[in-house]
Amino acid sequence: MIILKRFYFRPIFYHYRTNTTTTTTKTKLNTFNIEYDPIKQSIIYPQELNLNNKNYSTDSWTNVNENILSRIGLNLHQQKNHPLYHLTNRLRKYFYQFYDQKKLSPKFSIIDNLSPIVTTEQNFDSICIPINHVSRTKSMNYYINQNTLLRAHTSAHQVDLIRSGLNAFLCIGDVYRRDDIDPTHYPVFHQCEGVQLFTKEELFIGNKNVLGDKDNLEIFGPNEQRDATKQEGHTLEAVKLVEASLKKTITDLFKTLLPNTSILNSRWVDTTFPFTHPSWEYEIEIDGKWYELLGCGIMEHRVLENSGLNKDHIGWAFGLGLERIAMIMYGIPDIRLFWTNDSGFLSQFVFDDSTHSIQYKPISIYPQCINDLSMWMGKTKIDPSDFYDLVRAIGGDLIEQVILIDEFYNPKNQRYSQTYRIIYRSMDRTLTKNEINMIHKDIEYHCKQQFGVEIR
Ligand code: FA5
Ligand code: MG
Repeated sequence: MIILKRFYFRPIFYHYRTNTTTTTTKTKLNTFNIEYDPIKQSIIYPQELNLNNKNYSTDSWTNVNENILSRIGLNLHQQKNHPLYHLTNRLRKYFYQFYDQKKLSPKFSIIDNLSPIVTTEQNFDSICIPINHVSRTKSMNYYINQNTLLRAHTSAHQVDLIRSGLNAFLCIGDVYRRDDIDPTHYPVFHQCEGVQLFTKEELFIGNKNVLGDKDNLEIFGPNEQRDATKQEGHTLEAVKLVEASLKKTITDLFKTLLPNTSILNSRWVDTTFPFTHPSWEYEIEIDGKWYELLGCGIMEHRVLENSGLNKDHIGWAFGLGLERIAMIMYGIPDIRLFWTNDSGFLSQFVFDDSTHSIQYKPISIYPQCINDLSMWMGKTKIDPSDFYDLVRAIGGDLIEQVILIDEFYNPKNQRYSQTYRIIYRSMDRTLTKNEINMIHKDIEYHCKQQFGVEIR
């Protein structure tokens, strides 16, 4: 391979075609006919919003915006090779190891495609969030109308999923909150809800080795009072067994996801949720700072009653934030990066085995410049790695990525065609179009010289 040096600018006289584009965001403006009235300084909503092919009337509660609505359906956790996709696969893998010997199937069902548009009944009432609770306010949620909102947590689906007959499941999806904006908070993020219910038999027989052969153990007792350790009605032994199952499931999960957690400190912090009691947050310490990864607890029995169950089950539930965990797993410094289309970010996560562990390398803050190069060659194709070497020799560190995006054979003239996408980006400045075009022309020139190709 010839070592190429770029000492001087060579004028280029032949015809050329380049496609120069910069990255765009996924946000489509004004898809939903939401307008801004600069005089009244307020947002004007159409009478109806069409979301997921359904019309929703708007009212004085409507406070969604174009940017937020444009995230519906993007489902980052389902986009192949996205970091949240890998994390979802790892959650799937971990929970599929629990096997139901009686049903001969995995214990946990995994639901990851429920619409984020839910009713206030689902998001709040079904899980016992009081009518005047602060988490219902307009300033904390994105309402479509008074009765409909973008779910603020995946807990909104607990009752529907239990009603449908499931007794152990994960529910994964995008959630929406009018929250702080900082490197770890974003108005759209992803949660994974986990729920496991136990009957008396499952709870006590499964723990015979711990409890001995006591067959008088019960989940519910007649005179049980609510206190810091348990709900009214629950026996302490049932609650302690469910708590042990919950905490073991979660600590073992994080041992697999973050194998270094054994050297990090972790802790359970007492907290309160309207839908669990007792409740905890799980936190881990990194560089002296504590990070909350999830909230969890023993499900309020009233939630199980809302799901149509009688006094024959007790269960745990947790809700974890996918971004928080992926940021720690891969060393991603800012939550906004999950939404980027920047291939400098996305290409770092292209691998088939989701358990593959990588550390994210910061991409440049300067914009990418994308140019394609198409060429005709003879009966033998160029080996892409020869082309990559040539591009790197000419473009040096300004080349972020080179991808073969198209290749075909034309039997008529017995020639191969290849198209490469070259992504230029500097680590320390914004490149000008002119500068990129010069390098690009140089690459074309040397391609012709070295491979005898015809630039298309
Ligand atoms: C909840 O959402 C509860 N529904 C969790 C739960 C489920 C508790 C079942 C008990 C039983 P919380 O608001 O703390 O709780 O959010 C849970 C997790 O989501 C947090 O621990 C954090 O990891 C993540 N999270 C919360 N807000 C944001 C945000 N704005 N951006 C990114 N991640 C967030
Ligand atoms: Mg919390």
